[in-house]
Amino acid sequence: MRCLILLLSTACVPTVPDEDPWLAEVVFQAPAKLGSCAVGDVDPRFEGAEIVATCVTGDIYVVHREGEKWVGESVFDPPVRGEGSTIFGRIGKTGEMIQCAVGDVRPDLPGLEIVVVGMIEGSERSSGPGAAWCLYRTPDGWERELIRYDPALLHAVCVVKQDVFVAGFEKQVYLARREEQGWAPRQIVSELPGAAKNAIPLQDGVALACNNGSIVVVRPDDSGWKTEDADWRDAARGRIATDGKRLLSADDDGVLTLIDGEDHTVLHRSSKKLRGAVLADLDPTRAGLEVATTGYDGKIVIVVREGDTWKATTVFSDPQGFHHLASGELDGEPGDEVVACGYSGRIVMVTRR
Ligand SMILES: [Ca+2]
Ligand SMILES: [Ca+2]
Ligand SMILES: [Ca+2]
Repeated sequence: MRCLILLLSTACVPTVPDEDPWLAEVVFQAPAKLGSCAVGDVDPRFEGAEIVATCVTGDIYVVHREGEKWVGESVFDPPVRGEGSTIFGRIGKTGEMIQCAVGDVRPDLPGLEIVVVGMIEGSERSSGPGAAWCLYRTPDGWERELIRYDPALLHAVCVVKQDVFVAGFEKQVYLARREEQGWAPRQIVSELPGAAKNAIPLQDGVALACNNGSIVVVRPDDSGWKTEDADWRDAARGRIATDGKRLLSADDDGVLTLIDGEDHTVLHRSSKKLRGAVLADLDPTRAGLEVATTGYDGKIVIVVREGDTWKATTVFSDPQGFHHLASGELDGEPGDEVVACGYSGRIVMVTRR
C-alpha cells in the first residue's frame, strides 16, 4: 500500500507556490521517451506555433493549442519494408528519432517544415545507420521525405534559411537543400573532433556541440567551408544555444556555462548530465535575455540576471530526467515559453505568469 501511495504521489504534477513567478504545466503525455522538442508554426490548420517532439518509438508528435487545452498527434508513419525504392527496402522500419528542428526548408509549401534525425532501426544505444527526414503538412495529411541516409546515428540537426545541416556519430557535417528533384545532401566537414550531439544556427553558419568537449563553428568562406574550434572544455558537450554574440553550453558534467569571447561564467551546476540550453527573453519584466536548462536530474532551471550575479531557480521537477529544452512564442503573451521533454514522455511548458 505504501508503495502504491508513493507511486501515485510521484505521478502527480508538482504544484507551484502562488508567489512563484513561473508557471509549469504538463501539456502532453507521450507513451515513451521523448528525445527532443522544437517550437514553430508547422501546422497551418491551427493558429500560431506548435510544439514538435521526437520519440524513441520513431513517432514525431505535433502538439497544438485548442482553447485552454493542448492536443498532440503522431505525424510520422514509419516507412514499411519494400516501400517504393530500394533505399526504403534496405532501411525497413524507423528507429528512435533523436533531435528535430523547424524551418522554411520548402519555401514552395506554406508555413514551416519539420526536420528530424535519428536511427534507421533500434534505439540510440544500438549501433547502426542513421537517417534525416523532412515532414510537412499538406491539405491531405502529413508527408515525409528522406533527406539523408547515414552510416551512423545522426544526432544533430538545424536549419539556416533554406538549408538543413545534419551531423552525428560519423563526425561529419552534411548540408542538404531541397532541389526540384529532391534532397541533395553534400558533405561540408569531413572530420569533426568528436561526435556531434547538437547543432544550432548562426547568422552565417552553424555551431556544433561535440562529445570531445569542443564547440565547433562551421562557416562558408572563399574555398568552401571553414571549421574552427570556438571553445573547449574537458567535458562532453550536450546542448548549446546562442543569442548571436554569446554561446550557452550545457555539458555532461552538469555545468552550464555562458561563453562571451574569452569570458566564461558558470551559471548552474547539476550533479547529473545537462540536456537543455535556452537563451531567450523568457521574462519580459527583466531587461535582456534569460537562461534555462534541464537534464538527467529532471529539474527545469531558469537563470536570471540580478545585478552582477545570476540566480538559478528550479521551476519544475520530474521524477524522470529531461532530455531537451526549446523555447518559442506559444501563449500569445510577451516573453517566450520554455518547453521540456524527456524520459517520462511528458512535455512541460514553462511560462512567466
Ligand atoms: Ca500553426
Ligand atoms: Ca527578459
Ligand atoms: Ca509568451
